[in-house]
Amino acid sequence: MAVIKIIGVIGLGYVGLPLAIEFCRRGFEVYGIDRSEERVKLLRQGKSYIGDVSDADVEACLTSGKFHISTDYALLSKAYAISICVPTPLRKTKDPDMSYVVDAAENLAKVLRPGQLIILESTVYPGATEELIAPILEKSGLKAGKDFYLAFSPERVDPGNRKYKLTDIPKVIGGINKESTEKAVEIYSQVFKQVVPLNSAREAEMAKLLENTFRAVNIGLINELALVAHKMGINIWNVIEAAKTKPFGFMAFYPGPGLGGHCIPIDPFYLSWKAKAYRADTSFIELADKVNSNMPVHVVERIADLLNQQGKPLRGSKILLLGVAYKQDVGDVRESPALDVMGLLLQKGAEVAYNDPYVPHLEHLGREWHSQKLTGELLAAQDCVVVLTDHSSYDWEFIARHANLIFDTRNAFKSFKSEFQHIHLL
Ligand code: SAJ
Repeated sequence: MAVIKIIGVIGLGYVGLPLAIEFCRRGFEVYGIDRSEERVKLLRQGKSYIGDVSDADVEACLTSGKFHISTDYALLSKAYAISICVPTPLRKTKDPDMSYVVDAAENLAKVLRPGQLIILESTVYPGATEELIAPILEKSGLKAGKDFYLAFSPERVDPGNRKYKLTDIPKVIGGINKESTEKAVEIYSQVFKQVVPLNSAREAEMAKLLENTFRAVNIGLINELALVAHKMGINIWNVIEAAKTKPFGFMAFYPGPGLGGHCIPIDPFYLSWKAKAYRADTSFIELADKVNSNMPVHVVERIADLLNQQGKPLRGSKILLLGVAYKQDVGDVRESPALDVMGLLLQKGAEVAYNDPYVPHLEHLGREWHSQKLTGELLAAQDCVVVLTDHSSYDWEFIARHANLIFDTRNAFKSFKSEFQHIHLL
């Protein structure tokens, strides 16, 4: 009778909870630890607060009797392997905020047992696993790589992505030594269809940062080219479609109102921060950030220009924003450029409202905002309607027929824009 291996997951958010559920589904006994009493209570009631995990998913794991949720790290002393899935945001100064990871490691060090495997999933700077996490865990008196094992395996969860399930996405793994890599491969290959062992934790940390810096820089490039094309009177959206016909050596990125989310605007700064310690230059990261951060300003300038053509000042104009989430078909507003656009428009005295089917209400700029019901009357009453997030559920034809003036930052009307002269593109 094979011994049922016990897994610990620290941090039951959009990364940790799906991971815990997947281990449960495969018969592992799982101890999920979160510092939020509220989250622990909800999960114990069989309720999920993560879009990609249903209440039924949680219920099934609870019913199996193999899913234990707590705030108490002591339960982790029973685990064979423990994954750390806590946030790694940026501070206001754009420096890494490692406080959540350090807190998790400090608590884990108090209960660490010989032979345990620790896998860090949170996005960190290259070297963090070896230089920061290992010494904290060694406060247990155990030696990393010898008495316990330690690896880094970047989370690749893409919230709302229906095409790729968590376990379909290849899982990169790099241990602080060979044994750590082997142990992490052995346990993760029982959950993920493909695991990709690397030579070190640093390689795995860097792979994650390359993936997301690649996106941030390419989004910055296409945003810059969008501004150039606009000045030249060229439709950048048609240009991208044309470039896409090249079957190799090109990958389409699209202009937008800016760079949102909790990954892409953040992760590159974990790399650039560490690079400074090596006096290495990361000008692409800084330049992309400069371009991407300026997009909300450009959006508001374009709105002002369009209203100006109708003899309307921005001040006092009624403006309806369609979509405040950071990207299509999600309800997450973290780092959403729509929030910057809202603030800039308000500063200039515009009357701003929003509709977003995924964001019923919003705390922003010290006040409560509510998504307005999207009616013909509301659209017709606007001096300008601005598409910031092209949720699939929008009826673009309805919007086009009722709005007087539209500024579209997502080419949302691509299927019939030519019919409508009042739609203007980023
Ligand atoms: N964006 C553009 N133009 C583009 C692509 C994105 O303006 O061509 C904007 C989006 O509107 C959004 C921001 O960039 O505001 C980030 O968009 P994203 O598509 O990169 O989505 P994220 O932030 O959810 O990124 C996640 C990442 N997943 C992980 O870190 C595990 C990223 O690596 C994925 O590639 C991405 O999902 C994805 O492909 O959906």
